[in-house]
Amino acid sequence: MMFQQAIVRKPCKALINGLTDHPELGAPDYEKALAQHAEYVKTLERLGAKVTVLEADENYPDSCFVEDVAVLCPECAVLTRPGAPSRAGEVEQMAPVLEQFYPKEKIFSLQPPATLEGGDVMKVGKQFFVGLSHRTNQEGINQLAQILAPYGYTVTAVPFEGVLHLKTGAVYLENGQMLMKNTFFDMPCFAEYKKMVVPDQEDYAANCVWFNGKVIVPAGYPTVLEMVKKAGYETVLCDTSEYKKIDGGLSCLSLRFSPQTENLAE
Ligand code: CIR
Repeated sequence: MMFQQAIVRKPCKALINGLTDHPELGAPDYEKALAQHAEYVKTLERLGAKVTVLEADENYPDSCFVEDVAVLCPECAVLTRPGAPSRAGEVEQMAPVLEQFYPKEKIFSLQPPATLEGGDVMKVGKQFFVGLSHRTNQEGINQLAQILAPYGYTVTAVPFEGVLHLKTGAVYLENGQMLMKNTFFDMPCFAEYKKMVVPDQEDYAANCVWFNGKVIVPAGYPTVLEMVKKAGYETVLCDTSEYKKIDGGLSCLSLRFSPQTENLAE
């Protein structure tokens, strides 16, 4: 599997008012966040993606976290319904962007009372693990399952606590390998996978990103970096310190996908 495309949105100045469960970390520095974002884009480009960079949207402080507003697979796209009310309007902004990559009839939308954020969605081949979180409800998971079933995907709900999204705590690095916080280790749904567990003091780095054979690791987490290297991956570092302050990890900053070629607009 290779990702040909990525979509990102530049952070806006209102980023400093982004939602956070960790106000003790302070507000992000906007200029620094902007520079880190530019590096993130370059990293994806170096790893082979064509990156669509959307302009900042000052109406939505969290709008750089594009991963949450859509679930993309080769065959179709699903616009989500964020569980955070302040983020609901971000979806409308993403809809026309997806039309550049998918025909309209392959773009689906979740309907009320569903809520679902892409940070809760972990794709493992033809299976999707979806976190049942404060942002994603069972109805959201059910609707996603119904939309994806005709394309041969199964959806498994994963109840969890303690972190914002499923992928804040556990990610799939392809090759049967997961990386996770220790609280996810014993989950029966992950029993069949190889698992690396991040130390508590580096738990932010549980959110690494597999991208075209390499693993992007957040800068500043040496134990996790070593662990991922030891598992045989080539690694690339990316600094996301400003996004961490508002609960954002590496994965939330992009939508990574390869639309089926027949989907591509002329
Ligand atoms: C939020 O609370 O919605 C944002 N401040 C952070 C979103 C992070 N998204 C993600 O992990 N996929």
